[in-house]
Amino acid sequence: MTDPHPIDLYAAKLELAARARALGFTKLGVASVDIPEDEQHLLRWLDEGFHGEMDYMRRHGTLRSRPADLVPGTVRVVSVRMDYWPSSARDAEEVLGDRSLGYVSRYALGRDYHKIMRRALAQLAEGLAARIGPFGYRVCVDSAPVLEKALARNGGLGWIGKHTNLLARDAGSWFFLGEILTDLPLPLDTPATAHCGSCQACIPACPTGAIVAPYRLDARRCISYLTIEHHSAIPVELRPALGNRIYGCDDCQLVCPWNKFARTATHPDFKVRYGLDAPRLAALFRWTAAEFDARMRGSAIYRIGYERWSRNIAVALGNAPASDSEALSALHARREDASALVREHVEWALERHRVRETSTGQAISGPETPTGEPIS
Ligand code: B12
Ligand code: SF4
Ligand code: SF4
Repeated sequence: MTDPHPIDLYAAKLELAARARALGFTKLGVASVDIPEDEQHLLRWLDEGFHGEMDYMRRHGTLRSRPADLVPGTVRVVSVRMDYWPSSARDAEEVLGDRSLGYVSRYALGRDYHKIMRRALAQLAEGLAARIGPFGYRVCVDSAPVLEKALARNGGLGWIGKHTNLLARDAGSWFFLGEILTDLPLPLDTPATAHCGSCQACIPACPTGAIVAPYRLDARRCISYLTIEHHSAIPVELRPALGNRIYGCDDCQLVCPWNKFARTATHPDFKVRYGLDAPRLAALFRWTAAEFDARMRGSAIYRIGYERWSRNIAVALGNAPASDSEALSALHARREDASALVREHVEWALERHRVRETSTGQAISGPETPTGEPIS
C-alpha cells in the first residue's frame, strides 16, 4: 500500500537548511550513521589511555560511534555548526603575551554554548515536525555520546585537521557542532575533503606537546583537558607550560592558516562578559566562591566550579612575571585556603617565584612566545 501523505524528503531537507540559517547556524549537513574507521581510531585512542580521567569516554565505548545504538531507529545525523569567535574581544596573542592577565579560551567568553545551541536545535526540529508531522529525533550538543566531528565531516561541514578539530575552508575552526539524530531518511550530503596538505603548524604550536602525531591528541597533556576536565592536581611538570591559560586553550587553532577565513559570532549571547577576554589574574584570584557563582552562572566556566577555577589561576599566577607584586600578594592572601588542592597550587606558585628571586635575577623561562612553544 502506498503512503497517502508521502513526505518530500528533499523539500524537508531544504526547509531544515533554511530554518537552520534563520536560527543562527552557518551550515547544515546530513550523514548516515556509519563511521567504522572513526570507531577504530576511537578504540585505539581509548586503549592508549589518551582520555585520562574522562572515564565516561571509556564507559560509552562504541555507543559514541553508533548513533543507532544510542537512539534506536536513527538512520541519519543532521549536523550544524555555529560560529563563536567574539568580534569585540581583546586580541588573543596580546593577552597570551601579557602574563599578568589570564587567558580564557575564546569559546567561553560569553554564555554557555550548550544551552544556546540545544534551544536552537530543538526549535529547528519542532519547526519541521510542525510542517511535516511527527518524526523521531533527539538533539545533542556535546551532551550525548556521539562522535560529532566524524559525523559532521561526513555531512560535509568540514574535515578533521591535524589538531583534531573540525575545520572548513569557508569558516576556519572557531565553531561549535550540534546534531539532530533522526529516523527520517533525509538525502545525504557528500563528506568534506581534507585540506591540511603539507601544513603541520598546529603540532609544534602546542605548548605541552599534546598533539603526539597528526590527528592524534593525548588529552592528558592538553591544556583544555587539564584546566577543564581534569579534577585533581595539575601535573607539576606541565604547570610552567600552561602560561596564563586559565580555562581551555586555543593555540593550535590560532596558528591555523584556515582561520583567516573564520567568521565572527552573530549570536548576542557569545558577547564577552565580565571582562573575561583580558582579566587581571590577581583580581580574579580575589573573587570569593559567592562571586564566582554569581558571575559565572550561565557560562561554560561555571561547570568547573570555584575550586578548579582557583587551581588554574594559582598556576597562572605562579607563571606571572617575577616583578608582578600584585600576583604575589594575591597568592599570599590564599595560602590558608579551605581547599587542599588550591593550597598546594598556591605553594607551588610561591615557590616558583622564590626560586626566581634567589636565582641570578633571571626569570624562569616558561613558554614566553605569544602562542607558546613546546616544553620538550
Ligand atoms: C572529549 C572532548 C575533548 C577532549 C579531547 C579532544 C579530542 N581531540 O578528542 C579535550 C578536553 C582535550 C577537548 C578539548 C577541546 N575541545 Co572538545 N570535545 C570532546 C568531545 C566531548 C568528544 C571528542 C571525542 O569523541 N574524542 C575522541 C577522539 C578519538 O577523537 P579525536 O581525537 O578527534 O580523533 C578523531 C580523528 O582525529 C581521527 N583519528 C584519530 N586517530 C587517528 C589516526 C590517524 C592516522 C588518522 C588518519 C585519523 C585519526 O579519528 C577520530 C574519530 O573521528 C567533543 C564533543 C563530541 N561529543 O564529539 C568535544 C568537541 C570536539 N570539543 C570542542 C572544542 C571547541 C574543544 C576545544 C577547542 C576547547 C578549547 N578551546 O579549549 C579543545 C580543542 C583541543 C583539540 N586540539 O582537540 C568542539 C570542537 C568543534 C570543532 N570545530 O571541531 C566539540 C565538537 C564540542 C562541540 N559540540 O562543539 N575536547
Ligand atoms: S594547543 Fe592547546 S588546545 Fe591545542 S592540543 Fe595543545 S594544549 Fe590542547
Ligand atoms: S594548522 Fe595546518 S595542519 Fe593544523 S589543522 Fe590547520 S591546516 Fe591542518
